[in-house]
Amino acid sequence: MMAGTAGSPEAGGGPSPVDRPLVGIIMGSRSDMPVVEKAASVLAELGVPHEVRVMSAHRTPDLVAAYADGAAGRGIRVIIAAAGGAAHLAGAVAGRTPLPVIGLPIPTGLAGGLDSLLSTVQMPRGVPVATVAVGGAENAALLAAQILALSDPELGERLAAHRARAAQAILDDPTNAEVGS
Ligand code: RP5
Repeated sequence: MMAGTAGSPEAGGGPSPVDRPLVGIIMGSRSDMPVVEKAASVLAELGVPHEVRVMSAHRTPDLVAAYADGAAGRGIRVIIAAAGGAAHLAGAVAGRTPLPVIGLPIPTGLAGGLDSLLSTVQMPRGVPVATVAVGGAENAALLAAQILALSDPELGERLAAHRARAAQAILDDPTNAEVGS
């Protein structure tokens, strides 16, 4: 599934149920795309239908509110929210939806993105945002997939295979050729 192209149109329009996006990836600016597209890539690799949208908590607050309010009703199960700087996008969305929200802090020029990290992760009590590392797009996608896998055993198997491949790549690294021999 390509990012932002979830589903093929049915006769009546819109994605078919099988292709309906389950993960919504939103980002504060198109300038975040080089980081965010890695999350979309991992979800595509795992066969997780997803959509990608650009919207800003401060530039387009009404659009963010509309997206957050409608996401669950459209079948979205997890939201990944990426933003940099005063990164309040994830928190703004989390406050308007019962869906789990994964915050993805975008690297910036301030200590590598410490501003993004703190403004995403430091949610006051009552409205959680599960925040991954600065620039941790792959982990954001994997965490979203793990949440979905709780009710999708086949996805769970694909996740296990993904993890096994990552481990095997390290075991196969030439620097490890003589370890244990
Ligand atoms: C945030 O401001 C975005 O998430 C982005 O990381 C940052 C800079 O945005 P641009 O000025 O590049 O549009 O809202």
